[in-house]
Amino acid sequence: MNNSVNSHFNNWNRRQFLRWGIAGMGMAGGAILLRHFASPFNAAVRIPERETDNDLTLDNPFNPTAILREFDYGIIKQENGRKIREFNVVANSTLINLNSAISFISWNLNNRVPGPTLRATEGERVRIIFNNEDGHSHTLHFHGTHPAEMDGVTPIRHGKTAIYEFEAKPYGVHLYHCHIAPVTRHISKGLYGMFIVDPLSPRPPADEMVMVMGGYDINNDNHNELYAFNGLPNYYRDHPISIYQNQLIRLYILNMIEFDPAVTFHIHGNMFKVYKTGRNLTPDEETDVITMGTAERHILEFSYNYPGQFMFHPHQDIIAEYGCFGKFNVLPA
Ligand SMILES: [Cu+2]
Repeated sequence: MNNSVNSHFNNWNRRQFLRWGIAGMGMAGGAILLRHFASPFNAAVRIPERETDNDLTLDNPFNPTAILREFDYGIIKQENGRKIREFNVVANSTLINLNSAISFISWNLNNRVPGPTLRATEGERVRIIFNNEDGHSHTLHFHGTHPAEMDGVTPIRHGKTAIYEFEAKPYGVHLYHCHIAPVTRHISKGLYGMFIVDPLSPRPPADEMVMVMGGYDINNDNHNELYAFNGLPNYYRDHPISIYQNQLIRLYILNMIEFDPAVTFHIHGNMFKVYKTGRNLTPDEETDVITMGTAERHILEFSYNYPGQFMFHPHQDIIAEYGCFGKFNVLPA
C-alpha cells in the first residue's frame, strides 16, 4: 500500500466517522472532526460503496476514484493561541501509465495528478510546507488573495523547502500550480491542484466531488495528445462514478488544460446550477454546458431524477475522444 492509498483510507474513515456521528475517538484531526460534526446535515449524505478496483494492471501510484472524493484538511496546530491549518506537499517525478500503451514521466505533488485537494475555511491561517524532492526547480503559486512574498514565484530548488502561509480567502474554488517558466510545461507535466475555501456558514449537504481537467503533451510539441479528468485518460469511462438518484451532487470543477485556449464541460440528461468560482451561495445560472479558460473553475450542482448511465465530457469532442470523458452511474435511490 502506498501513501496515497493509505491517506485515502484515512480520509474515508474520517468520512465514515462523520457519517456515523461517533464522538470522542481522539485523533490528530479532532478539531477538524468537531468542526464538521457541527453540521447536522452530513449524516444525511449517502455515498455509494467503492467498487473493488480492478485497475491495478495499470500500476499507477494514484487512483482517480479515490481522488474524486478525497479532501486534504491538513493538520490543526495551535501556536501562541492561534490556530493554523498545516499542509504538507512534496514535489517529485513519477512514471505514470496513461493507458496500456503510453507511459509518461509526470512532475507531481504528493505522488498524484492532480495534486491533493487542499481544503480550509475562510479566514483560517493556512501553512503549506512545500518540499521539492524533484530534480527541477518548482514552486507552489496559489490563487486567492495573499501577500506578495507568499505568491510562490521564487524558484525552490531540488532538496529545498518553502513555507507558504496566509489567510485562506476569499471563500470559493481556487487552485495552486507551479509557476516556473515555461509554465505550460510545469503545469502540463502535472504540478497543479485544487484549493477549496469553504464559506463560514457551510453549503448545504451534498455528495461532494472534485474533477480537475488536464492535458498531456506527450511529445513536447506544445499540443496535447491526451486529456484526462483527475489524471488518467478515460478512467471514468471505464470506471463510471456511482451516485444516488435524487441526491444533490456538488461538483468542484477546474480546467488545468494548457495549450488549448478553453474547454467546455457538459453533462448528459440533466442541467446544472453554476456558482462561478464558487464565489456565491446562490447560483449564477443554470445550463448544461459551461466554458472555462485555463485556471477557470466553478461549483456545479445537480441531481439526477432518472437512474442509469449518463456521460459527461467537454463538448470540444476531440478532447473527449482523447481521454477527457466519463460517465455517472446513477443508482436507484
Ligand atoms: Cu515546476
